[in-house]
Amino acid sequence: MLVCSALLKRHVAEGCHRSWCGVPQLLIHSRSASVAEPGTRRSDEEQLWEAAGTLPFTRARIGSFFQERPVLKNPFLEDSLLRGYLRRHLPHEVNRAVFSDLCAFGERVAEEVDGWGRECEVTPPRLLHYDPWGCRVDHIVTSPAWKRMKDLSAQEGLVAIGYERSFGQWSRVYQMSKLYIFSPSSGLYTCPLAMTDGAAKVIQSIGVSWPVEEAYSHLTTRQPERFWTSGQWMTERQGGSDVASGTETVAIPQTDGSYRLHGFKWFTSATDADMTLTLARVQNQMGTTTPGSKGLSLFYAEVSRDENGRLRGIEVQRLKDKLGTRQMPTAELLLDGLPAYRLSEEGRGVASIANMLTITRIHNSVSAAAAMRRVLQLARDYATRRTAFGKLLKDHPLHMQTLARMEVETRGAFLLVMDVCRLLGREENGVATQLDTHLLRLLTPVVKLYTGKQAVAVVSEGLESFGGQGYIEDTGLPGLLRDAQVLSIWEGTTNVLSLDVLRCVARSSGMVLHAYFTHTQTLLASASGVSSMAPAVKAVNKALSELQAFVQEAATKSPDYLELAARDLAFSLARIYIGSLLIDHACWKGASPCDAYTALRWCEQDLCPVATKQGRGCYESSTPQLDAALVFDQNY
Ligand code: UCC
Repeated sequence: MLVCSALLKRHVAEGCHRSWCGVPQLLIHSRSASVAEPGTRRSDEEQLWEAAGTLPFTRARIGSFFQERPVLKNPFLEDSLLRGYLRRHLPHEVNRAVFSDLCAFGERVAEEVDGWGRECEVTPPRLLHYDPWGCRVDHIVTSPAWKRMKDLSAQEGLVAIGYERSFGQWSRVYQMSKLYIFSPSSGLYTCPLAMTDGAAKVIQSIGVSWPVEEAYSHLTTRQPERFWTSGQWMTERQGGSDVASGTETVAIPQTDGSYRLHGFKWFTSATDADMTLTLARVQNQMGTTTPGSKGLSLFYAEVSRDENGRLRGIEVQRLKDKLGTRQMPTAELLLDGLPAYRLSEEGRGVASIANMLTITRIHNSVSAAAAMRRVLQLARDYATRRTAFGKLLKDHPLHMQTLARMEVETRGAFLLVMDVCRLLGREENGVATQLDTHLLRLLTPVVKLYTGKQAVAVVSEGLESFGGQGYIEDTGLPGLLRDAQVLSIWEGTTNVLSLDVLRCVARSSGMVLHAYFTHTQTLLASASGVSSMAPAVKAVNKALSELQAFVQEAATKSPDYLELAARDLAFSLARIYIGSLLIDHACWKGASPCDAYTALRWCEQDLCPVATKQGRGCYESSTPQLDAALVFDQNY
């Protein structure tokens, strides 16, 4: 009480000297006299100010209302769909072990790792070209938190789980579930892990033997002191999509069977890696190389330093100044005689690195679904704390409608991602049917391109749910959006992946589509007799018929027609397949009413935009000219 009266006296005295004492009383009292609302705090001090009729805002005193921040809770326990999915699909004993590990890991992510992720964001990597004595060192200096992420990744088996295969065909689902929990808190460490996983996969597919036997054991270990990460240096100055014509790097054969690489890698992510896989053209004795895809071979190189501390055969030109993913070093590298070993047959570089692309694209999709889930978890928590217009956000139906729509997108993305992980696990454990293999090939570009786009939209909407705070850097929220933007660019842009869908349809003579139609029908069969699902099943069946009709008609058209439809086709494949997965999940005996509601909501949208747009003549031969005229409109 003594303290209170002293405070009161001080404020009364200070208030008398304030120049803005003349602020109309009405304005002041409109806030201070209001009844305390849920989510606001009124201190003793405030009540004393009120009693004395003084102003609450004085110099260093900024009033008593502070916004409550959203709190990250255990992301595993907060995710009922993830837990439900695992409970449904994993054998009981496997689920028990996985549940226990993910629960503990989720706790660690919320309590400890998320803080490290923030530290990575605010302490981005720097490039030190020279030491104090003028020697070129090209050191990429990373934060202690970034290094802790590496140790954690090894200890938690974030790559190893996929190769230990302790849970057989479910090992990938387990590994990716763990990465899904980790990703938004990882400070982008999931990027080097994606490439590390991809490199291990490539090595495994070509055979774990010299010269990569040792590397494989480093990539897949759980021992932090032995753990290596790998780069994937594919993108050169001419761009990263058209790898076949963009790759200038040459490989000069050495007498001992190794090579020296000379080239310029324009975009190398997580450049502090211990090794890399990269593409180059072998130079023949006449000093020439083979152009195009047929001239590309796959190489393995270690990143090491000589006795003077200089990088062997590499100069780091500069670090990239990126929109997001600033936590992670991305560099331009001059390869000036980098010692390397050829892993593929000459000319089989693209085909050999394709396994890496499959893995990194799946990782990309996991990160996309995880970003959506994270922003929703935070938005949901915030809705229980933040009051506006006299009630908590959670009590505003329009706000809840917006979050529910985000939830539908996120659940759809999650099921698609997990289904692809399931297929990958089956393939790697030798239990995949031909249908599984075809589905995996088709759905890998589909899941990557679709979730990349969803993530940007959902995370952007999520930021809006925090009002102005979602736009403030030190809340940590804007970083979620900046980091999401890369997901549709890296590892193949939306259009490049849409063309990859066409390519795999053509290369398989349509077998991948046959597998797709067969499997969606199997998924829908689980809903037969479930009357509540009837509208959703009807919508998916209608979309499947439209898709089939489109495919039949498109087969009679020119390649240009198909190319113009490629993006809409890929989106249709994603939406219909997700609809089938949601229906199937909603008909599981352990499903909740929310699962049914999600399926119904999902299936309200246009599930087959490629048929809709075809009906409107969007792919006719006159369209490209009209599109170009619109884009370059100079009429006024
Ligand atoms: O810039 C980059 C940043 C790296 C950062 C990584 C971090 C990610 C983590 C994120 C977590 C947050 S990476 C570079 C981005 N660029 C790309 O992803 C490449 C995009 N372009 C493509 O995907 C193109 O479609 C190409 C390069 C694959 C096309 O090349 P080609 O030479 O025209 O390909 P072809 O002729 O169609 O195929 C050559 C062979 C064929 O095998 P064979 O000869 O046996 O029939 C194809 O079947 O490769 C096979 N192939 C595939 N196999 C091609 N693509 C695939 C595929 N996707 N899956 C399986």
